Amino acid sequence: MSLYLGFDSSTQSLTGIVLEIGGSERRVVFQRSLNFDRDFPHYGTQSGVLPHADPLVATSSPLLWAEALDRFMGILARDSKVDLSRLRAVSGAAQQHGSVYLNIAAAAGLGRLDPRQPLVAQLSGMLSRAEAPIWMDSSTTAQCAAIASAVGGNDALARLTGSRAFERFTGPQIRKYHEQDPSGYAATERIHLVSSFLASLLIGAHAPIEPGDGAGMNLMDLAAGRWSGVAMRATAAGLDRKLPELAPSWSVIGRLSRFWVERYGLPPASVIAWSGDNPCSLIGVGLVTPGRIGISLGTSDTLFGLLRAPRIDPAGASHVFGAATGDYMALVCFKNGSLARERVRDAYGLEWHGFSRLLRDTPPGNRGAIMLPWFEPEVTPPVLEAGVRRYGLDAGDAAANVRAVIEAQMLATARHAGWMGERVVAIHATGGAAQNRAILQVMADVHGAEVRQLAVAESAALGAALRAFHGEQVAQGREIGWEEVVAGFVEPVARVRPDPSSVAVYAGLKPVYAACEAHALGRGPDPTPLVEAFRSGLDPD
Ligand code: ADP
Ligand code: XUL
Repeated sequence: MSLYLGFDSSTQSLTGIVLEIGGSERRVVFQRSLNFDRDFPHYGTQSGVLPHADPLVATSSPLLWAEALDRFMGILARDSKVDLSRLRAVSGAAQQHGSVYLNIAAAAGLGRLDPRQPLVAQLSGMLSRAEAPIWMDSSTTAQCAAIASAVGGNDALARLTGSRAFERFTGPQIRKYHEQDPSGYAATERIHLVSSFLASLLIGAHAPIEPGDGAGMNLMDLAAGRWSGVAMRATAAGLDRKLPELAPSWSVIGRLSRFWVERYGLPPASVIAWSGDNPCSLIGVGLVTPGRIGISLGTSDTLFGLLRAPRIDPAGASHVFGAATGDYMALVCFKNGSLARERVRDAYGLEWHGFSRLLRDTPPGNRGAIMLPWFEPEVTPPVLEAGVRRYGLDAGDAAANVRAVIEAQMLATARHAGWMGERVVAIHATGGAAQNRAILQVMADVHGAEVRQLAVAESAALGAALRAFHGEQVAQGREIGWEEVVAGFVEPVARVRPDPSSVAVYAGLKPVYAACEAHALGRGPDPTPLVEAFRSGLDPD
C-alpha cells in the first residue's frame, strides 16, 4: 500500500495529512497541524498575520512558513509510526494570492540546502523582500485601478484573467512593490505564490505555478492557461522574466530533495505541483463534477463549485480559477469569516459551546435584526472601510448578536452565489467552523439545501494529498477518473437537513438583508421600515 502526503499552509496553520491507498483500501494514517501563533511565537503573528499600523496592510513571513514545513517533516519522521519508505508522492495547498520575493541567490541556494542545518537559517539570504503580502491585504486600490485601466477596464480584465482587479490579488501587490521599492523589485529574480514557494523548498529548485492558483493573480490568460503579456505589462516592468513557468496541475515537478531525504530519512518521493487552498478544497470535498457547491468556513469563508467552462460573474464580485481536474472553478470569498465569528464570541465572553447554545436558542430570522459583520475590510461585497453595521439589533444583546453574525454570513453566501446559476441541492461543508452543527443548520435553512458534513474537516490538505495520488497515477501512465481518486474520503458522515419553516422565514429575510447591505454600501434607502415590517410579520408591500 502506498502513502501520499498533502499539506495545507493556510493563514493560521500548517496541516499535513498522510493517506494510505491500495485499491479500494483507503484511510488517513497521520494528520497533524501546527499553529503559527502558538507554535512559532518568535514571529509575533496574530492569527497568522504580522502586526501593522495600517489596517489595510496584511503580511506574513515566508520564513515562518518554511520553518513550519521543516518542523512538520521532523514530526512526521519521528511520530507518524508509518513506514515512510512507502511514501510515493507529496503535494500541497496554500493560502491563495500571497507572494514571496526571491533574489538571484535562490536558484543555486535551493539546490544546495545543507541537511544538517535548519531550513530557515539557510533561506534569509535568498529573500529580496522579508515579508509576504497575503490575501487579507486591501491596500492596493490605486494599483487595481491602474491595472484595470491599462488592460481596457475591469470587464476586459475579468474576461481575460477570470477576475476583475482585486486588492489582494498578486498582480496589484506586485505593482505596489514595484512602485514603492523599485530597488527591492529589481533585486527580485523570482516571484512565487505561497504554493510554488513551498513546493520549491521541497524540490530544491524553483517550482512552477499551476493554473488553479495562477488564476488568482490577475496575470494569467485563463482560457489559454498562459501568462498574459497584456496583464504583465499593465502590472510591472520586466515581470515576464520574474514569474515562474505555468505547469498543469497534475505535473510531477521534481522529487523530495537531498535536504529532506538526508535530514529526515524520507524517500525521494515525487512532488506534484502545489495549488491554492480553494482549488484543493474543491477536490477535498469531492466536487469533481458540476451541480453541487462547497462552503468552507475557515479564516475566510468561501463558496465554490466546479464549472466545465469559464463563466464570469456579471456583478464582478467573484472569481473563476482553474480546477485541478482541468476544468474551472467558481469562487466567492468573504474575508469576515472565522475571525468575525470569534470577535462576536469574545465580545460576549463565550466559548464555542456557549456560542452554539445561544445560536440554537434564538429564533431563525432573529426577529428581523441584521448585522453586517465587517470587522475587517470586506471582499464580498467590496468594503474598504471596516465597521460593523447593525439594523434593529441591540449591541448589548449577546444571543441576538450571535445569531446575527451567522445569519448575515449565510445570507451573504446565498446572495452572492446566485450568478453561478446552479440550483443548490447539496452543500459540502468544510473548514474549522464546519464542525459546528448549529452553524450548519443555519447554512441548510438559508440555502434550503442539505448540508453534508465530511469525515475530514481539513479539505485543502486532503485535496492536496488526493492530487498527489492522482498526479502519481498519471505519471505512471494509469488512467484514473476523479470520482475514483476521491472515493472513500469524501462521503458525508452527517447530513444536516433544512427545516421547511425556517426556509420560509429566510425567504422573507433575504430581501431585508439585501436592503441592509445596499444601504450600508450607500446604494439604497434606510431599510428600517423593512426590518420593522419583517418583525411584525406584515407584508412589507
Ligand atoms: P484556515 O485553514 O483558514 O487557517 P481553519 O479551516 O483551520 O482555518 O479554521 C480555523 C477556524 O475554525 C478558527 O479560527 C476558529 O474560529 C474556527 N473554529 C474552530 N472550532 C470551531 C467551532 N466549534 N465553532 C465555530 N468555529 C470554530
Ligand atoms: C480566496 C482567498 C482566501 C484565501 C484563504 O480568493 O483569498 O480564501 O485563499 O486562504
